[in-house]
Amino acid sequence: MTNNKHKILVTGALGQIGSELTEKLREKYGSDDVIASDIRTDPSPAMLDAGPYEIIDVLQADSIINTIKKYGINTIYHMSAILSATGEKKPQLAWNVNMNGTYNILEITRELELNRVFIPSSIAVFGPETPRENTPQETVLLPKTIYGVTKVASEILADYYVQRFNIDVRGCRYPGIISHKTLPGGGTTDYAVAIFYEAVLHQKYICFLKEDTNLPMMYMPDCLKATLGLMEADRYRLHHHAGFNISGMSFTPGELAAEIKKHILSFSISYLPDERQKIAESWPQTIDDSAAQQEWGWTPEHNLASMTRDMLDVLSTRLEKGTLNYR
Ligand code: AKB
Repeated sequence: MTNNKHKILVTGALGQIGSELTEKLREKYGSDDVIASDIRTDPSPAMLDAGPYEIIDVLQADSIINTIKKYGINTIYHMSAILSATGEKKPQLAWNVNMNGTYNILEITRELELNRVFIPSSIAVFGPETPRENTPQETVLLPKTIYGVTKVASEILADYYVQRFNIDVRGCRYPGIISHKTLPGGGTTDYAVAIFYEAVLHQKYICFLKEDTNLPMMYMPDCLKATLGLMEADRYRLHHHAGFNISGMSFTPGELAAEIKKHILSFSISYLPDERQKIAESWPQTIDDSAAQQEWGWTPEHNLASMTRDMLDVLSTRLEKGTLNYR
C-alpha cells in the first residue's frame, strides 16, 4: 500500500460477514480507522458505540465519495450484496445492487486512487456444467442464479480494473458461512446456521435442503482469516485477483445433524426441500483451493466437529443467560 496508515470503509457492515469483519478490523487497526456503513438506519447501540457508522446506499456514488473524503479512506471492504435465494425472488434488485454497487466501488477506487479494495465472490459463480468435486480454480463459470451471474460479472469486471487501471482488487469465492453473531439472510446455505439455533432452542429442525445435499461451508473465524489473509498478501505474489477458490469443509444436512446429535441427543431433523434445493444442486460439493494456498498461504483451521462444538457452546451459553435472540 502506498499510504501506510489504514483508513477503512466497510459496506454492508450490518450483514452476517460485514458485522464480524468490522469488529475484527477494528481490533487490528483501531476503532476510529474503520468506518462501518450500511443502507440500514437501525444499527444496534453496540455498533454505534464501537466506532464511526455511516448510512450508505452503495447505489449512491456521491454518498460513498463524501464518506471517503470525510474520513480519508484508502481501503474498502465491499460486503453489500443480495444473496442467492433473495436474488431469485428479486432478480432486478440483485442485478442492480450487486452490479451497480460493485461498479460504483470500482470506479470510486480508480477515481480517488484508493490503495486496495476487497470485493467478495461466491461458490455461486459455478453452475451445473462445472465439475462438482474438487472444483478447480479455472473452470466453467455458467451460474444459473442471478446472484451467480452478478458474481461472475463482478470477478471479470474486477480483473478488468486490475489490468486496465492497475487497481488492487482482491476477493475470494466464499462458501456458505456459519456464524453465531449476526444471522445470514437470503442465502441457500443459511440452513447451516438456522439448524444450530433450532437445535439449541427446540431440539428439532425442518431443513429446506435434502438430507444428502453436500455443499462447501466455512466457519466465520476461517472466513475472517481468509479475508484478512488475502488483503494482507504481497501483491506481487498474486496471479489471481477477485475470484480465489477457498475451502473450509463440506457436509450434507444429514452429516451436520449427526454431528449436532453427538451433543444434543434428543435432536431430530426432517426435510422439506423448497426452491433452494435446485440452487444448491447447481453448486459444487468440494473446492480445490490450491491457488489460494500457493499465492497467499491459505489454510483453514476449523472442521465440522470443531465448528459444531463451538457453535453449540456459544449458543447454549447465550440461551442460559437469556440473551439468545432468534427471529
Ligand atoms: C448463498 O447461499 O447465497 C451465500 C453464498 C454461498 O454465497 N451464502
